[in-house]
Amino acid sequence: VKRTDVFGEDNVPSIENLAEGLKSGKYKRIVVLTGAGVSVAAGIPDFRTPGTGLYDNLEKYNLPHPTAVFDIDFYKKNPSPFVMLASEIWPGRHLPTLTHAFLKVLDDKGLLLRNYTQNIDGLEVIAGVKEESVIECHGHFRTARCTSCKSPMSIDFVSKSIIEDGVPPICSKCGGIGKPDIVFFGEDLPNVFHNNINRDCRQADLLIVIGTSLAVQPVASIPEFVSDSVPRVLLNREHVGGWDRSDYNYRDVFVSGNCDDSVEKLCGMLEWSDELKAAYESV
Ligand code: CNA
Repeated sequence: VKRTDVFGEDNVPSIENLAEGLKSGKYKRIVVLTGAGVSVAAGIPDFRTPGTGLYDNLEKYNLPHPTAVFDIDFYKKNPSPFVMLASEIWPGRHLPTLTHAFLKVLDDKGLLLRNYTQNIDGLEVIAGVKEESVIECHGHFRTARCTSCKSPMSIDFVSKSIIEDGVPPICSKCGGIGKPDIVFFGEDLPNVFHNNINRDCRQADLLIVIGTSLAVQPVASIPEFVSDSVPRVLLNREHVGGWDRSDYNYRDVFVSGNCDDSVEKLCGMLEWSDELKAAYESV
């Protein structure tokens, strides 16, 4: 691939050339990597935004460090902080954002090869993105299991224990502590991630990264997994992940600001505004 083939005739990585490529049908197998930022407008705080992020608001849990609340070894010894937090963040009270609607538009057009989401709020599928188009890299709250013997546990039992009784759910088989199937620090990602990531990255012809600090591995390395000829677009409030800003940059675009504003702008350029609005209002 000649570098000039990557991003338009003038070889300038820009949102205009991205829109041009989408319009002309150049990009048909898009991988979108999302993080907590895409759900902030839904009212769910992210982790790392100073002030409003969850990590700055955990004093009441008296943790040794903020990530301890999602650390598997810490949870087994001291489940109370997660039990308290889980009842606050349990899905069911929030609606998808315009950025989730954008994912649905891409999916409906057959352009979304996969959405790799780090989020555990389930808003992608609620927005209408097909289940097989989404890989929830850090799990979800729809199922649960024991942290010791790994036996499945009823999610109704686990949610009642956590939300109504405020106590950790105890496994009836071994007496271990249960938790919803969200991935804690110290746990492996679900098989569905490992089974698809290499093929999807090989096949991708465009990568769009939205609302993530790219701080958690292995997901943070997805931008390194796509081929050198694949344009990479970052829609985020801050510059993250060493997005290439050098003079030699031939494929990285950074669109700064709130992602909902950025997808609205992009959809405007693509004449997809009506479809975006319809997808957003369909929920
Ligand atoms: P993070 O580390 O908190 O980073 C969020 C990023 O998004 C930061 O770079 C912000 O600047 C940026 N951001 C925040 N709001 C916006 C916005 N409106 N538009 C554009 N950018 C914005 O979160 P990551 O997802 O990178 O970290 C991975 C963790 C966070 C995963 O394991 C998740 O499970 C976890 N998490 C998920 C949720 C959720 O499911 N909604 C909420 C909070 C944390």
